[in-house]
Amino acid sequence: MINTVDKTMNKRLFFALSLPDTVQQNIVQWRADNFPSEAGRPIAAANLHLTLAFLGEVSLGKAQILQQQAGRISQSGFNVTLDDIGHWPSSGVVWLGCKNPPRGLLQLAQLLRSQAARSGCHQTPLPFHPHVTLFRGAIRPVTIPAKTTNESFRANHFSLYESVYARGRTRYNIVQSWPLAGTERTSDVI
Ligand code: 3AM
Repeated sequence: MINTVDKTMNKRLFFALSLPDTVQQNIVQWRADNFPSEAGRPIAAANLHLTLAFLGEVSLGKAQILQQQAGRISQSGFNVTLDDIGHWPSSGVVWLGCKNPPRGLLQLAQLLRSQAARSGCHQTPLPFHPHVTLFRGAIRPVTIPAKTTNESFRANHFSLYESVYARGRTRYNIVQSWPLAGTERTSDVI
């Protein structure tokens, strides 16, 4: 009985970069123009994100500790350009990524992953490959467009997301966000 209660209080969490609405819309439009409908299950625009660290099913107490640690991260923002594209048939994922991921992105993911591991959240031993998942269930060969969207955005915050599955759909809700410092103080310019 106690186990059942504990389990229902656990949340499926991950840290990620959100994408600006315009970038989400542009990607979805480009995807519709460049992939056949049978490529796989398209991820909804609002769910497009770039995962930094997957935490799994996490208790409230552990989530609070991870949130406190995330709040102590002091790092500058960075620009992300989605200029790479690929298909991982074994996991059925078609993705957008970065040919040269910014150092800040790799550092932030590394920090969040090591904090998660220290809190007992299993981390995959696979190297971190920053990507935005476009399709899931893409287990058959997919013709990859020659050109990506080349969408760019400024990552000026990162977020803790909860993955919620209801009525046959997965929704990613932001639990909390933390700012990444600006490289210049725009209020000082002029
Ligand atoms: O959309 P992407 O692929 O970047 O793949 C899952 C998704 O990231 C990933 O966490 C994000 C939110 O669901 N994910 C799910 N299970 C995972 C696992 N066991 C996982 N990442 C690593 N290990």
